[in-house]
Order: sequence, then structure tokens, then C-alpha cells
Amino acid sequence: MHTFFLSLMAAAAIISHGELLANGNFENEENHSYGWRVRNGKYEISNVSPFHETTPVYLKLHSNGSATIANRGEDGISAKAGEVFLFSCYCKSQTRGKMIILFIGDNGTVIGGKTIRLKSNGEWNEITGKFQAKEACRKGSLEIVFPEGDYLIDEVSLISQNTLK
Ligand SMILES: [Ca+2]
Repeated sequence: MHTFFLSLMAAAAIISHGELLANGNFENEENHSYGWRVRNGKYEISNVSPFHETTPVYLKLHSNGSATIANRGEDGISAKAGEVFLFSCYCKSQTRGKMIILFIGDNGTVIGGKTIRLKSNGEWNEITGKFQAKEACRKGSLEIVFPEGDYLIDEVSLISQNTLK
């Protein structure tokens, strides 16, 4: 258990390098929803039965069909044209359907994204996807749209593939 804990912390330290989202793990102690905007949905912050004890706080979201959570990093996300981004999160739901990842550019238009099938087994599952920015931006943001259902969400991450080289 101890070894597992240490390796998880080491992995978290590596993953956090190059992280583009603000407070993607909802662990900001002053404001657990810091960095996030929620539209068209009801949400609360919870720590009941978390994904992992090292990151106990998560977002609990109810969607009537178009709930959207958005994050623009600390000061907007910049991208080069053609840059590839890796998205991941942990999500627990019983919804059959797809979450839609949208990358929004400087003028508010969608310049990249990915539709990812949700796992509906009611367990915490890692969800990953990759997309390319079609054009450059300096103050981009990430939006995630959820179909009708209830979701627990944690460890939301966006990194540039360039960070991994
Ligand atoms: Ca967390």
C-alpha cells in the first residue's frame, strides 16, 4: 500500500508537469470549484466515495442533456495550429452516451475537439481522448458537454503532446 501510494504520488507529479487546466483535480483548498464554470447543469462539490484518497474532492454534475463544464487554465490556453492535445479525466456514471470535448479558440469558435464514449458501469473509469487544434489561439478554453445523466468527475487533465517529447 505504501509503495502504491508513493508511486501514485510520483505519477501525479509527472502528470502535473505541463498541465494546462486550472484545478483539474478540484483540490484547491480555498475554492474547490476554482477555475471551472458550469452551464446548463446542477453541480456540487463532494468527497463521498472518491476516486482515490489522495484526491478526495470531485465534481458531482447533473445534466438534463447539455450540461457543460469549462476551464481556461490560469490565463487562457494557448495553442499552435496543428498542436495535438491529450485529454483525460476520471468519470463515474451509468449513462450510455458520449461526452463531447470542445476546444474553443480566441473568437469563441470551436477549433478542435473529440467525442468520447462514456463507460456506463457505475465505476470510476479513466476516459481519454486526443484532438488537434485546427488553428492557433492565445486564450483558448476547454469545454466538456455531458448527455442527460449524473456524473462524478475528477482528475480532469489537458496536456500538449509537445510536453511529452
Ligand atoms: Ca480530486
